[in-house]
Amino acid sequence: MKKLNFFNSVTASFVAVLFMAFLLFVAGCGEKEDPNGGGNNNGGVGVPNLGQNGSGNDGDEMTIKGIECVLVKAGTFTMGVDDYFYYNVHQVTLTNDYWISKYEVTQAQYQAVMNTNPSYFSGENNPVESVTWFKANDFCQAVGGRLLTEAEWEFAARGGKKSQGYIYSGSNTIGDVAWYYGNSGVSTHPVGQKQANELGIYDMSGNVYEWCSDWYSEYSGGSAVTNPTGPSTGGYRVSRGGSWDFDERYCRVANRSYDPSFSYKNLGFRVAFPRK
Ligand SMILES: [Ca+2]
Repeated sequence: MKKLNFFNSVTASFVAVLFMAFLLFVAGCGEKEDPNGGGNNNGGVGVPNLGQNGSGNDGDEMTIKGIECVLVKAGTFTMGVDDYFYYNVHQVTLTNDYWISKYEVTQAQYQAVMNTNPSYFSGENNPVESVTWFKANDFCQAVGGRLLTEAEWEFAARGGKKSQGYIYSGSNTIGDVAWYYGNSGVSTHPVGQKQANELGIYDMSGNVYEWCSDWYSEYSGGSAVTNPTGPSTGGYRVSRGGSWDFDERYCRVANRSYDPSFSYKNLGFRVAFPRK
């Protein structure tokens, strides 16, 4: 008995020491684990590293899934315009930063992801066109992004918080920034050949129209809104920015267009990514 008790006592002590050692080990592991934890399970996708990309423009640029993007910082702006098109002017606040592709999605990018190129015009650096809203949406989802909301599109086109208040995206002179009916030679052009806008984004005015995620409806009466995403259903999707076959009025940052679910040789898109 005694021996047994003694043995038990020694065993108990030994077990206690082992247990303490185990607890210390676990605690030690815990201390090491956390610093950058946060579950950044991006599966190899180039998820933004918040200003550590070193690719210029004050760290506001980042290549995500091989797509060069520009950071648009959250802000408030006046959306719409009061003129012959009568788009109700209203205040819009976007509360989240977002990444937007610096260029319209190109034919090479579309081909690489979707294994097809439906474009009417040829040129791997020309914007992809002849894509339905659904195909554009599919591409965005395939690279872990999404289409821009109409409000996000207009805020970025206006230069975000760096806006100089231009009529077109980056200038009051259409030819500086856009391929449109007056200079396009009735064709798309390789992306990025005109001047960029205040944020360093190209071709938001002209070249190809760009699908947005929203269903189309008229703006409701002038009241301020936050993070608008458009109506919950509709018959047409918003497209923005004018194109190679439209005149300058349609290339203005405030101009609205809409299309049914179809494809056409003046209609492409760009992609957005949330800021992580
Ligand atoms: Ca465009």
